[in-house]
Amino acid sequence: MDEILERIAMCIERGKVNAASPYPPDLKGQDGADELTKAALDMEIDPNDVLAKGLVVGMNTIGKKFSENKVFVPDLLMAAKAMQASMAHLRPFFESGKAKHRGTFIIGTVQGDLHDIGKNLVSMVMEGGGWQVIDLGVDVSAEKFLDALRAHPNSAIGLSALLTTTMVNMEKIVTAVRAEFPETKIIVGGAPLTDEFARKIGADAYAPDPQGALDYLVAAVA
Ligand code: B1M
Repeated sequence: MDEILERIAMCIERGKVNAASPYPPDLKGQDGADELTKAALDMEIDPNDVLAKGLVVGMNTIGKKFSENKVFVPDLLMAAKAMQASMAHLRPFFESGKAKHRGTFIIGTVQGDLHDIGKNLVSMVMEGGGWQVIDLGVDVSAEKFLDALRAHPNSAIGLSALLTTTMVNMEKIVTAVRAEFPETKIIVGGAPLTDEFARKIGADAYAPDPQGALDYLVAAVA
């Protein structure tokens, strides 16, 4: 069992989607995350183990390498593509309740801001890390975050901003969330942000990259 889960983790990390994928060249013709995840589930390996010992391990490894500047955005995107291929097989088990998410994470790029590339990477790493992700998209108002929290009250939230003119909108969202859901963990990120800014607006954490967001939440809910 461990061998197939290790191979799934390796395929996620290397961005090997399926047998037909020519990328990465040294794995050409070999099964990828798609076939191996299906095979693991056909072998009746617990879907929670496929997630925790396959997908999470692979995404954590690539996420850490990205934080250390050892790999770059395209590598993370390929890993996310492989992860999505695995998730397609795992999703029915989550929907039926046979597999459990670590928690729910609501994410959006804040009001006035349309940049979503970084936010999408955070969504993918969080999903690969075992979280149910509710992605509200871009230009998200405080009211939209509140509506999502009302529907999923025990969620953590993540706010992304790329503009100095929109990072100020984060404070409005944090204030509105704190007023109605004081216990909610709030993570903020995006190129112009700093730790100091996050503390000033009352967020729980500033994450410089997707892995930072995942590591913070895993530690916060442990
Ligand atoms: Co815009 N833009 N842009 N832009 N754009 C920047 C951000 C800018 C720095 C370019 C520049 O002037 N040098 C500048 C901002 C200046 C400032 O505010 N200080 C800028 C500007 C001014 C603008 C417009 C105002 C331009 C105009 O129209 N005059 C306009 C604004 C539109 C709006 O949002 N209302 C605009 C528009 C656009 C495009 C639509 C053309 C496009 C966005 C496409 C899209 O996202 N779908 C775009 C792009 C692509 C950029 C640059 C070139 C790249 C941004 C990016 O995707 N980086 C950018 C310049 C640059 O960075 N070189 C620029 C890659 C991405 C992986 O990194 O988003 O930082 P990033 O995410 C990182 C981390 O920050 C972190 O994780 C990610 C991976 O490490 N992270 C989080 C992000 N969110 C997180 C949340 C977390 C945790 C970590 O927890 C919740």
